[in-house]
Amino acid sequence: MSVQPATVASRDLKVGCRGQLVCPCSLHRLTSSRRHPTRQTTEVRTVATFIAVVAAAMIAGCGPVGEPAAPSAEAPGTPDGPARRIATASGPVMVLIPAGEFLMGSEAEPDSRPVHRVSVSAFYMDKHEVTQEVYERLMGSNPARHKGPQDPVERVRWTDALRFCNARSQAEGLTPCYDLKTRKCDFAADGYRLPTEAEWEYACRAGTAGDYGFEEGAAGLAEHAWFKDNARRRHQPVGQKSANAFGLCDMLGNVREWCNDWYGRDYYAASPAADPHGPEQGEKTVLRGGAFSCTAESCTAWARYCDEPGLTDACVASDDSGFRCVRRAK
Ligand SMILES: [Ca+2]
Repeated sequence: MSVQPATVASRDLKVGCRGQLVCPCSLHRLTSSRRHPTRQTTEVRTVATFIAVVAAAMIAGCGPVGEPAAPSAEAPGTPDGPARRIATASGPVMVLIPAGEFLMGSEAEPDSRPVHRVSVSAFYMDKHEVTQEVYERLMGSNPARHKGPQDPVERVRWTDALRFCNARSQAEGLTPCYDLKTRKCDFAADGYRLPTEAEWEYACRAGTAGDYGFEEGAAGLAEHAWFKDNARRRHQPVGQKSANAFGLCDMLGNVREWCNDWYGRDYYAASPAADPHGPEQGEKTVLRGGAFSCTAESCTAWARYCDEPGLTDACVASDDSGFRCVRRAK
């Protein structure tokens, strides 16, 4: 089983235990080579509340994962709003993603059309991909193919990510978001969950227009991301590259990131305008952001991937799929 560009969902790439991982990004590149992603500089324009982005940029630098164990004094909350940055009891730092709206998608691929306006409520998001150290401390095992305590955990399926979210919630005395039998998410719970696809793209774009979530476009990818040109064929420790304007690291590249949503190829045509949660059901779930194995063309803010949510055979889980968590901001 393998991750695949969602635009070619009908074509499964099989990956064997002998490690001959087939880069799905090459398939994505083939499908898009005749129709290179269209820059949306003029058509994608974030609006409204992005003054908050400027404030977030003040805390944007990436750095060591082991940051203060108490809420950061450099980004305190106010009587009118939550802290812009918190260090959680389980270790990872989270940053506040302010409420706002943006134009989601791209006209470049069938499943990313149409570009549509979406509003997103405020939420906290992990500054980094979940590391192997954090995952092992909570779950008691490290499934990653390529070991490294500060590297992102990989070979985790969507269902593993849900279990981690609940374990992290319980470890911090929060209400778990997931019913692990039905896989339903309680968005009202105060615990950890995966980001919706809309939250992920909004956070990745961070108030910028274009394909990549930073104004330099593809030319800036090496500064912000580990991808095929610079990753030396494996993921790298988190937080080494420049953060985006919200202060998030490695959104593009390093490992793909599971989202909460079931994948719906035509979902954007019927998506609600406010806090969309994806289809009610599906066969596969969404991944975003591209990975260390991907070309620059495949590491865009809008490119959609999907994969089987459950673990059918541990040895074929992808070594370039990981995740990060979000939780309510109030
Ligand atoms: Ca990533």
